[in-house]
Amino acid sequence: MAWGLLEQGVLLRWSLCLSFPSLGPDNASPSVQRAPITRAMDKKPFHIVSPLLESLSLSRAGGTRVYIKLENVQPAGSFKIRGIGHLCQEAARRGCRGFVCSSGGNAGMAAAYAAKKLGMPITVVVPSTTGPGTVRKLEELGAKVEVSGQVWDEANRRALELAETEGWVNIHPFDHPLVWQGHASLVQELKDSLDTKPDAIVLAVGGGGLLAGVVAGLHQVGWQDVPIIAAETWGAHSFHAALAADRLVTLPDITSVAKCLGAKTVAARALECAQECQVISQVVEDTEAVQAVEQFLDDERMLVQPACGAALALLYTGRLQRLQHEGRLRPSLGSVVVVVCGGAGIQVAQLQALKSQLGLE
Ligand code: PLV
Repeated sequence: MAWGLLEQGVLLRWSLCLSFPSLGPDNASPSVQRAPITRAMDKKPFHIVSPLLESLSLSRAGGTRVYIKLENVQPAGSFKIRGIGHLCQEAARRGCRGFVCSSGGNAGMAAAYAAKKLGMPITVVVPSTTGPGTVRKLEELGAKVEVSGQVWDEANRRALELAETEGWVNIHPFDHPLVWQGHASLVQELKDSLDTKPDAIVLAVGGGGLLAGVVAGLHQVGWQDVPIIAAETWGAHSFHAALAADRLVTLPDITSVAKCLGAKTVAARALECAQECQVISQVVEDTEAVQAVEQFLDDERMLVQPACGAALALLYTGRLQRLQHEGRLRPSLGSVVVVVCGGAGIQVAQLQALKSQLGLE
């Protein structure tokens, strides 16, 4: 592959380009040898335009018209393919020779899916809390899987090490401008299909990549006055803690069952987003997130991870109305969009196991 022919300095420059895109690929030396452009490296994105449906049950629960943006039907099972797919395509276009991605599961699924499309080798590093079902799915997509550490942050350290020693491009699950740019497409789709802008967007926050992408999208379509309601679970509430302290906070551990929300520290960009837009942080209990998963399965016949349940729980538990009563949202809302972020790492048996773990039976 072209990579082997490149000089060390150029290699370093390229990996820096990917880490710090302000250096930009197109500012790179024109003598850089590029990998042959395959069709998958072309600009056609890997994600689909996801359905936007009105949910009667969530509208009833939220007391307003609620639209669900169904990111759970994306390739690889979540919104992650938007940004991760974009980052992988860009990295491949610039001639990298392999990817490494640390993940709670879904970013890895998206990266493995993109790598397969691009014909690129990938190693996904997951913490031991990522279930065997997800590991199997990653392997089925052709990824090499390494289990390292107990939480995502530890897996991430290993991924950074591999990127350095093996010369692979690190596909960060949430903290990269190209990831945010890819996620921003979600807002453009909302703009294309809604007659009027929503009065709020509800989404889950892990490391803050989805939040950063939605804020980028709101800027792009001129909707920066739309409030965002950011959901987390206690025990994975690194964004809530950072907002309260007005600086990045590292949680001592991830104790929530919503492991995919479990970055102990959010991206710095997540905090900046709260300065640029109205971001209302809300934290739910694990029990509320898991009950929301089950309720959503009953109501909409779709099974999502507790990470997504956290966002749904805001509606099922009446938090929306509470925010209205508190004056943090307008007293009368036209419509609200919930990003159904999805998640591939859940089966009925696992939902059952979570319920008994949390004493919900
Ligand atoms: N999950 C990341 C980080 O995990 C991952 O590696 O898959 N909803 C779902 C279903 C998710 O999988 C994630 C992130 C989020 C929401 C939160 O997205 P973020 O990190 O962009 O805020 C540790």
